[in-house]
Amino acid sequence: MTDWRKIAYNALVSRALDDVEEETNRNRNSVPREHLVLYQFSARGHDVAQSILGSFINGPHDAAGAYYRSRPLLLAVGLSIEDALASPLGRTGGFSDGRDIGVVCNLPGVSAPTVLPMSGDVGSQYTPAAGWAQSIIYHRDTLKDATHKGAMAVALGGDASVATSGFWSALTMATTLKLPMLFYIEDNGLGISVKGDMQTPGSDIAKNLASFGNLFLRNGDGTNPAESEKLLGEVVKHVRSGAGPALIRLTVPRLSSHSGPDNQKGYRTDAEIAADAARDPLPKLRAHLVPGIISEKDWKALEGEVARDVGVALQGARARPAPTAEKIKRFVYAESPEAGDTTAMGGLSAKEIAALGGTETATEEGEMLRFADAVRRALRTELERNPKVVVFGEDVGVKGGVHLVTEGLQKKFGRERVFDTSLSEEGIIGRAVGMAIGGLMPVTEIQFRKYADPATEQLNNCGTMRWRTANRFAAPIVVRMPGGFGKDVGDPWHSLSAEVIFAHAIGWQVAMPSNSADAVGLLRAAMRSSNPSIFFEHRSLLMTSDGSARYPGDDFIVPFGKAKTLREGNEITVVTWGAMVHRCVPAAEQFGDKVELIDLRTIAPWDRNAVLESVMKTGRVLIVHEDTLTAGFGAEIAATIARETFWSLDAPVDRLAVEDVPMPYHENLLSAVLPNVTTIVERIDALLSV
Ligand SMILES: Cc1ncc(C[n+]2csc(CCOP(=O)(O)OP(=O)(O)O)c2C)c(N)n1
Repeated sequence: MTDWRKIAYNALVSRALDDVEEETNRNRNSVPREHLVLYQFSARGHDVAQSILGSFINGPHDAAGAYYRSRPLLLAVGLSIEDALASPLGRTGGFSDGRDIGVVCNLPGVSAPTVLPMSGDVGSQYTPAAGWAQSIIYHRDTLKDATHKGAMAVALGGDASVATSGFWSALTMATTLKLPMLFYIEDNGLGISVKGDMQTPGSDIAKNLASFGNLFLRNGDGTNPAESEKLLGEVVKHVRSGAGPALIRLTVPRLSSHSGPDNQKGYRTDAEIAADAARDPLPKLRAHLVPGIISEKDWKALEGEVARDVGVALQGARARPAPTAEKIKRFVYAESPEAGDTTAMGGLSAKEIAALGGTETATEEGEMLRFADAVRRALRTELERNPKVVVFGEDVGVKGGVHLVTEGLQKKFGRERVFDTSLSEEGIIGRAVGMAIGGLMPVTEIQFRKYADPATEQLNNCGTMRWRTANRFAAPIVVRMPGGFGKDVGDPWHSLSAEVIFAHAIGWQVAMPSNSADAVGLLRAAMRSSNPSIFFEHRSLLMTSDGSARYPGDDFIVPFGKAKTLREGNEITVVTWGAMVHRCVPAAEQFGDKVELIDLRTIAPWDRNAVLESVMKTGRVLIVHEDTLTAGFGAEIAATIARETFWSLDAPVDRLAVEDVPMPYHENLLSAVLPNVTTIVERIDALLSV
């Protein structure tokens, strides 16, 4: 039974919040700045249909991927009015503790629907919602948790968002995998100023998708409460039945400007604005309900209730203290429970991680394994002992990956746990984010480093999630990523290194193992971490036996941020990582006990202490890496060394890296740009003679 009173209350609250904010902002010259909402996005016109949608999102495992105009939906699924007002004011508590703009919301659901952490990027809400939908199926069918039966994910988006790659990526996933996912398109005919016919031909995405396979479609008037309720009932029933995804397009008016600073000048005529005003769904809702469903008197009472509740909440919101700076660095990464970390929603629980155990001591006499075999073995043992691990990427399933690292794993663990994906890196990472928030441990494969580029938005948003939500959400995923030069071959696409991008991306851990044993330990550490991790698999190590080492055991862990000193020396420190280790070792050997060689193993975090202590002892340092020189990670290390060990230095801090050109194809060109034993020796020699 539809609770129309609740729907009306919700729509009236949303309207009242927009009124309060807009009124305050209009008087900006006489109102103190701390009462202004700097990012005001009105939901006016979208509010009634969203409130009806909200009445259908009620399961404990339902989730919504939403956007900046979704406040009515949030209110409907449990956001308090005070939080709704306090967050846009930047006050403490709420979605982000004053860290993020108030229209970028989130809502962790404890036995209640979840609103996944939103982002400022239009279209980025779709693929995480698809990931949540896939995690529902995993919980239900693979982990045999019957409470997930009938659960669904909904993604809300405007008409312009249907032009984004995120929309199409999620649509492909949902329809090919028949996910329990609803696409809710609220079509107001405008992006900011651009009309809908620029986003999809004829301005009607539902019509254009009529022949799309596995997609149940409905298209209607979002200002008509009865029609909206009927159509929403149909799509929700379809999705909850397990029959696959649905898309509903509801037309709604945009009754305000796009956002506070926009005055609509030049792109919207007065007649168009008036025509939209005449479609206001709120009077239509009243007409639909009064007097048949709600009496005149009751409607009045409802308005009184809303005015009272919003008034009280506004007082509460304005009375909340502004955030103070002392906590600003917290929650970039997970904190230990001892530091007062209340576990965010997403990833494995502290108890689950503790139960998995782990040791930093390698077993003795393990068999020699090549790099790819070691990674496969680590994946296999973790898949065996942790039912929440899922491994996926392009060609990862049947083929076992183009580098054959996952060969045989699908056969052993089944298609639910090790699977191929559609060709969309944004889809792979966004889906992993949704799955991690849903409690799983996704281990993704990006086929080659360069092909992580399309996923940049999802990677960045994943990294900042814990901080942005003030520790309410986190998505600890693992991204395996082969890259770097191959055996006697390179090129600008398959041989990119560019690891510095991920060290610069906030919130990520970055592993750059140089050998099989470290690979096993670091991958295992990543799969038990509460932070997202990039795991770099160097192509030359995958293609040769350069990185072969003894298998260190099924419980072996290498903590992030712990370098390994491969060779002790007194006159110069050489710092390197990844495949360059194998060129620095023979170079260092030529200098007896003069060279101290450090394999960093991880660049985020990196072992500052190990490097600084060594340089203070030797007084000279050479950093060798494969990534290009300008703003490569060596620059960060060099700056730190210069700052911290200035008075201990006997020579300039030096770097040897690929000069700033893309990786070339022909062997002659490749060997000309890569540091090699000869060039490393020359550079060490030169520094020793300073
Ligand atoms: C990836 C990205 N590009 C551009 C923007 C700037 N921007 C914010 S909202 C918007 C229009 C979106 O319109 P629509 O999806 O129809 O939603 P509506 O605002 O109409 O509800 C644009 C271009 C953004 N936030 N993200």
